[in-house]
This record gives sequence, C-alpha cells and structure tokens, in this order.
Amino acid sequence: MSSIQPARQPRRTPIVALLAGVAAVAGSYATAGFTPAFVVAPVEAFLTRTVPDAVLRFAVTTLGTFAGIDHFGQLLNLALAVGLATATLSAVSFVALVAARRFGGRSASARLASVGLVGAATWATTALLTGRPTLSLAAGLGGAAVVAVAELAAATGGSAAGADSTAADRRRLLGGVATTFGVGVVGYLLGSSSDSADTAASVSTDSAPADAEAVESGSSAERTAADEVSEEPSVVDRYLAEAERRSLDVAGLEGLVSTDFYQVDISNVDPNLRADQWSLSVTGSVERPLSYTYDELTAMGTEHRFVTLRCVSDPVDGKLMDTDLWTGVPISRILEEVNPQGSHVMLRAADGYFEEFPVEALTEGFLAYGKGGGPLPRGHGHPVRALIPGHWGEINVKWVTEMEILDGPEKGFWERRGWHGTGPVNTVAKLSASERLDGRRRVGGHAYAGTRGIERVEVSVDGGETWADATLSDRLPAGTDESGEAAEDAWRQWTYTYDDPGREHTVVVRATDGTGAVQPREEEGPYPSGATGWASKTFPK
Ligand SMILES: Nc1nc2c(c(=O)[nH]1)N[C@H]1C(S)=C(S)[C@@H](COP(=O)(O)O)O[C@H]1N2
Ligand SMILES: [Mo]
Repeated sequence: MSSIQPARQPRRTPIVALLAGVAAVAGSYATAGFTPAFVVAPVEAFLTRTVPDAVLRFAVTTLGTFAGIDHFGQLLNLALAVGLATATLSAVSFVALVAARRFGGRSASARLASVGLVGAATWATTALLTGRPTLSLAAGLGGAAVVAVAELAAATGGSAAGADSTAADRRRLLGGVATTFGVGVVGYLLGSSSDSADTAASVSTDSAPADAEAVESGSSAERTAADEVSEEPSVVDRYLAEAERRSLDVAGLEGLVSTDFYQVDISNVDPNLRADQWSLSVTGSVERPLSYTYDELTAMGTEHRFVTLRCVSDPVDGKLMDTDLWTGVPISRILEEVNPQGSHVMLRAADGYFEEFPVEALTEGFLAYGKGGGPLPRGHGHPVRALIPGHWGEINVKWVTEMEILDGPEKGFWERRGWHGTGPVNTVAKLSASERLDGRRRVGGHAYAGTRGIERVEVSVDGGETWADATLSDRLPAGTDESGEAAEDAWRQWTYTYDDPGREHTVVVRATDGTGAVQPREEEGPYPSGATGWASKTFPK
C-alpha cells in the first residue's frame, strides 16, 4: 500500500529528539571533558552571570553546604545548566527531524537526511556555544548516531505504514534509547579520563624528569614549572616536615598543612589553561606596560610561603579556611619593572572573574605557580594565581591573566553583588575537634587573623563565664629563608584539655590577634563582610 497523503510524523519524534540531545551532550563531554569546551560550560557561565545577585549569594552562603553536600548551590546550578544544554540540543534535533520528514516524507533519503540534519544541527549549536568547532564534532556524532540507529531499527521490521507503524515506532524508540545509553557510557568514560589533561601532563613531567620523551614532548613552559618546583624537593620537603612536626595532636584535627584544601569558584567548570599558552599582562596606569610568559615569570624567582586562605563566606564554624606551602614569585619584582602610578588594581582571570583592591596590598603579594611541592592544581588556578597576604580569599585571584592598575576604586565581581570582601580577614578561632581521654576532654582547632597574627586563644568550658589560655602551636616557618622567622600570613592550631564536668556544658573559644584585639563577641553572618562571633559547642553529659 503506497501512501500519497503527507507523511505522518512518527509519534515518538520528540523522544528521539530528546535522546539525540542527551547523546550530543555526552558526545561533547567525551572530547572536551569537564573543561570550557564542554557544551554545558558556556550555559553554566551564562547562568552564573545572569542569576539575580540575591540568588547567587544564597547559593554560595546558605546552600554552600546543604544537607551535608559541599557546594550544593553550585551543583544545583550545574544541574540546571546540564538540563538547559540538553534541552537546547534536543530542540534543534527536533526541528531537524521535523524538517527532514516534511521535505522527504518517509523515504529512505528522508531518513538519511534526518541523520545528517541532526548531526549538523547538534554540532553547529555546540560549536556556536563553545567556540570550539573541532571539539564539538563528537556532539554531532552522538546526536546523529541516535537518529541513525532509531531510523534503522524502524525501517528493518517492514516497509509498510499503517498497522506496522506502531511496531516501527517502538523499534525506533528502543534503538534510540540503546544508542543514547551506549553513547552516554562511552562519553562519560572518555570525558572523565581526558579531564584536566593539561595539569596532568605537567604533573607527570614533574614525576618523570628522566623520561627524555616526556620532557621533549612537554612544552618548555611546563618543563620549567616542573623543574622549578622539583629542583629543590629537599627544601619543600623540609618545610612540609617542619609543619608536620609543629602540628598539635587532637583526634580529627587537620594538621598545619591542609590535606583537603577548600575551593570556591564562580563556575563549576574551571579554566583549563596551558602554562605555555598563558601570559600575564600588566596594563593601566603604569610607566611601562609589560607582559610576562610563564617561562619569564618563573625565571624571576622561586620562593616558598606557608599561606592561609579564608573565604569571606566562611561561617565562624565553617570549613572554608585552609593552609598550604605555595611556591612562586613576589609581585614586587613585577611592580619594580612596570612602576605603577595608580592607587588600585584590578586582577582579571580566565574565568571572567575580576577583583579590585588597593595597590599597597598588591605590593606585598605573591604570584604562586606551585602548591604543596607540585605544580598549581587546576582547581586552585593553574598555572598562576595571586596570593595577597592577610586578605579575604576572594582577591586571591586564580587563573590570573591581567593586572590593571587603576587611578581609583572600582567594584569587583563580588562587590557588585553586595559583598565587602576585599579587605583584611576577621580574627577567628574555630572549634573543630574534640576527643575524650578517660575522664578528661581535649578540644582543638585553628585560629587565624591574617597578617596581624594569632597571639592568644582562650577557652571557656562554662559557656563564657571563666576563661583559660589554650596551648598554641609554634608558628609556621617563613619559608623564604632559613632565618627562623615565622610565616607572616598563616594560621596556628590551639588545643585545650580539661576535666570533663560530667554534665552538659558549653565550650566557647576566642582568639586575640597580634595587635591585642580580642575577636568580637557580637554574632554576624558572613554577608556582607565576614562572620563574627565566638565559636562554641555544647557537649552532652
Ligand atoms: N579566577 C577566580 N579566582 C578566584 C575565585 C574565582 O571564582 N575565580 N574565587 C575566589 C574566592 S571567593 C576564594 S575564597 C578563593 C578560594 O581559593 P581556592 O579555591 O584555591 O581555595 O579564590 C578566589 N579566586
Ligand atoms: Mo571567597
């Protein structure tokens, strides 16, 4: 029976289009991994830039850790972005399928056209969003594969329409689902293994310097990075061992060097920069605008510094405060060459982030290209980030690419959203660990006051009535030389052991900074200028 009426649209077309969209996203992930070339990344960046400030602030602070899940707000944003990217690719697939049917009916050439059109449409959309046409090819392949198998499955059972069409529709759907599943699994496996390839390359160069092939094929910039950091393993190892030795021992309390460094980013998908393609330009009100390649920068010096970072959104009892040994160059070296004339600086980064602060703070700053004895990890700003002593984490710009000297103040990314997080950190003593030692109890935590330093930590075991001095860890070494000086911007640990009163009681902690100022008692949330108040914990009988 030949059909002369216009071809009926198969009932399952919207579902096949949806499956093609899912497969296209999976295909994109297969080649791009979790990098900005992944089709979800531009959608996510768009969401971050357009969500109302209040929603973003809510996501970062309130949802920062929600239901025990770290970065819950960001995960929500990511899920939304995945959904939107899938919807977009499904929509263009649907248009492609309808167009093929409209112009070719249910002929074999129409089926072929639908495969080609869906492939082209998903590829073009992904390329348009990411700006990476070659890496987007797999998105088109994923979409096309689903339609190809679906059409093939529909065509194999028999040629007639009418009674057979329901069976054909079912086969089309099954073929589509199976292919989407296959593309999804392969995409996931390929994408996760290609993830962060650039950083992985420099790490492996670092650990295998004797492998001439690896060194040869690695970029010269990566080689320098690895060499600079690994040249003096003994120095780094010595400092790390010293930090270990100075750490106080309380069950469950992290040492003076963090094993799980917190991470705060405006985007879920971090930049994936190559050291040999990176450069830092110094612009604006300077006598000599200059630009530095990675090789040039790392050739300017290799110093090690223990530095603590704390996010302005960290609650008094939060976990957004950590310390590591960073390797890099003092920013003053660069400032001597460019001779800044302005009063402020704007640091800009590859993820579109920007933060502004006074030039005086910049003068004391550090450009880190190593962390914990290895290259700077991707999530912490690979290949280079700023470390500004004593200031909230947000001006410690990662993936930094431009340093613009300004003649006056301007607002940074978070300040445009109402935060005041460019200044010095608040003083804090955290109460993060406790253990029972037959009849006694030991409590402990970290205390940090930026460059003011921690002078004293006091503990009350009766809810703030009476106070006693806690034991403080020795200050971390400066790291720049063997002079025995202390790190200027690092936390200390404190512990206190007392006889358990045998009834419910509340332990309260407060720190005193190097200027003699006691951590303020009034409780304020993190927004807009950092949490205040004393950490406290009630222990049951
Ligand atoms: N480029 C860039 N730099 C950035 C951020 C960012 O989102 N993008 N987040 C900032 C914030 S809010 C903090 S608290 C610190 C956190 O540094 P970490 O992720 O290495 O711990 O990085 C800062 N630098
Ligand atoms: Mo932050």
